[in-house]
Amino acid sequence: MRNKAEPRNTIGVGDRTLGPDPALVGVLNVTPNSFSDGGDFLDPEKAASRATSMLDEGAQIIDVGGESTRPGSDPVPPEEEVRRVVPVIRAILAERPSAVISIDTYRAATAGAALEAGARIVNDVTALRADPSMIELVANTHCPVVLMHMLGEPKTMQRGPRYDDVVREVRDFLLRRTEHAVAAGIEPENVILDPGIGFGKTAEHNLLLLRRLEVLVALGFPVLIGTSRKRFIGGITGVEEAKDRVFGTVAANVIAYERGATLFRVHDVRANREALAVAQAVRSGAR
Ligand code: HH2
Repeated sequence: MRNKAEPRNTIGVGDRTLGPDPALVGVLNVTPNSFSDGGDFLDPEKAASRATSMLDEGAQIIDVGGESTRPGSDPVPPEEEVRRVVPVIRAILAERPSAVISIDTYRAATAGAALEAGARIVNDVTALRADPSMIELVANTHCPVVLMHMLGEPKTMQRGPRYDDVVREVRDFLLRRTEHAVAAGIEPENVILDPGIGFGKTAEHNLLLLRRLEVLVALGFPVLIGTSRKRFIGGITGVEEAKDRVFGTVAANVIAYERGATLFRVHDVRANREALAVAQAVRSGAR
């Protein structure tokens, strides 16, 4: 689809360019049940203050979500999702008018309300499959969009996920979804790809996707990776408490950077920023 010799690792948001330096996407879950920070940021003021500290720590994007997609979780009513995220987006922008906010949703109504409130990127964990109106919304607003791979749906996705070749299947899926998005009028420059670590994948699947991330990078679009605090990190390190999985997360992200990822969706911004700054300095040989 693109020139395979030249993977693209920048994304334009308004007059800003993110990448090729590693760009951190700070996670802000406005939910009672997210797996690592559920209930912490339901209050818009608390959420905005969490966002400003992540921006101060070096996040380039704040990813606001109003529904947990943790394994086994149920969907929330759409009005409730809008009611959670819109006041938070407004509160963040009141504090930091130039903040780049992405909205983590698969519903066009929520994405539309969030974009209206000032969000500038759509992060759709279903790669525009769940809501038929989403593709048109993204095409018409010309905003960057994250297309993520997920096998099944959150309620059931971790019940024995199976692939013949996980890397090839995720790659083929992302390529198909990109082609579909571009055919519907979404600019290729606005496409960001994400293998969907932990979404219908065993620990082994996650590790294979990280090990062979170059296969996805070679599709020619910026790659976002979301390893932060996830269960497979706990499985490897023995750290039960999700909030304590920062060291393992950092290792996974540095490796993903080495293999070509550009955007890193994280809860612990400072630790990941410092580690990625060192990785970047090693790569470029300069500070
Ligand atoms: N992971 C989660 C949610 N959204 N979006 C993208 N693009 N990539 C990811 O890997 C990703 C995502 C899950 O993490 P979290 O938001 O911390 O938890 P929860 O879904 O329980 O709110």
